[in-house]
Amino acid sequence: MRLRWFFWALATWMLAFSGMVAAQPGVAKVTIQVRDAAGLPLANAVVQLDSAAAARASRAGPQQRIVQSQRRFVPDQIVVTVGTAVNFPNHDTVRHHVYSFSPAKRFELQLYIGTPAAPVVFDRPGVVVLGCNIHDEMLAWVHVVRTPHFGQTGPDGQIVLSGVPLGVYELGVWHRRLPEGNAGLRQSLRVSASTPAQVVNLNTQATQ
Ligand SMILES: [Cu+2]
Repeated sequence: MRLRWFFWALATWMLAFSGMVAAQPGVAKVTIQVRDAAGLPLANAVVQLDSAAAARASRAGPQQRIVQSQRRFVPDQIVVTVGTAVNFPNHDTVRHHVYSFSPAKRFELQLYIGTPAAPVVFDRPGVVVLGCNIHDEMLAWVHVVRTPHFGQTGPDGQIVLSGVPLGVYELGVWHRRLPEGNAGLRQSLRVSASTPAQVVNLNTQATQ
């Protein structure tokens, strides 16, 4: 009798446990390793996983900022989701004139000091290259994505995207050392519970 109770309890526990596991939506971790033309790890590569479902799940992120400090953009690269607003406070005593001619977002903030009244909303996916009309050497990139599954590679050239629902995606990898206008690499990727790490080689040019 006691043994039967034990097995009943065990069976109940196992059922409950398997139910807990099944209740977790099918998600996976995806590891992407990006290398440059010489086969070396490529830091600051932008990695994204696109699909129709991912686009539907994409939401505007909290407002971000790119500061102008000592005639540089800080940070000089961000990745945001469509609809995210970015402010461009000028911490220098010289005036800057921030602009972009990129198709994904054309705008300009006329010569100013301090924080512009309105942030810029990035409303289309793509790469937006920023410059300053006064200081040619000032450059920054806003990479706009329409997916919750994105990130930038670390110094080891690697990024781990976790919580990715299983399914078929288009893997996108881009780096600012690619020639301007080059959208980077796009390839199909099926994300399963056992997707192996993806190694991607980008044909980048001169260092920057
Ligand atoms: Cu400037």
